[in-house]
Amino acid sequence: MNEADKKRIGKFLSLVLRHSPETIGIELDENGWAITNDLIEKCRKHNYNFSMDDLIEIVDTNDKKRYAFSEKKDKIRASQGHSININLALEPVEPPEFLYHGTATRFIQSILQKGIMKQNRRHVHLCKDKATALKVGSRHGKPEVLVVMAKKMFDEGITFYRSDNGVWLTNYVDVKYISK
Ligand code: HQG
Repeated sequence: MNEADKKRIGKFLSLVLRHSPETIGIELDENGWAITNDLIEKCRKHNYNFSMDDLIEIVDTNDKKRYAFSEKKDKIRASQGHSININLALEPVEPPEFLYHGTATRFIQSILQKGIMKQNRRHVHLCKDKATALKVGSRHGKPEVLVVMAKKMFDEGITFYRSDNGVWLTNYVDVKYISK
């Protein structure tokens, strides 16, 4: 499978597993899992043709490890980034002192007034390092990285989760925990 195919299929998997499984007529369970064989078969019917071996390669080599199999590989899900109402069932964890949020400069003013909101997704997404946050921000335009006082939030009772691929998740970041 060539890189272009992997990328094309990967993007489609993100669409289906994070935002709209109905595109191909599959259902995700309450924790966001799809039945692997069902996914492969229904993707094929929508002109995304790949085998189980191809899918294993896509999952293993994805640059951000965006998808994860269940232990027996009979189920697959996206590790984060969902807009649909599923529960990843992650354990709350204590974050490091600081986490980083990459955004676009045009959103800064609004964020400094209203806080970081999850918008269309299930969580606010935060990174453990500035370099990754910069890349996330550049998806939206001219990037800027905000520093989030994560440990202080945690100490004040706010819950954090870490996805299987190391992205930090929380519900909302109040302005008082953000610095430029
Ligand atoms: C912004 C990718 C104005 C927020 C990434 C962001 C991540 C506000 C945008 C994951 C705001 C939402 C998620 C406010 C937040 N006023 N703008 N009050 N509060 N925003 O794409 O964090 O590569 O939904 O700053 O790596 O960019 O796809 O969230 O710019 O982990 O695997 O509203 O998606 O993962 O944008 O990205 P998004 P995000 P993948």
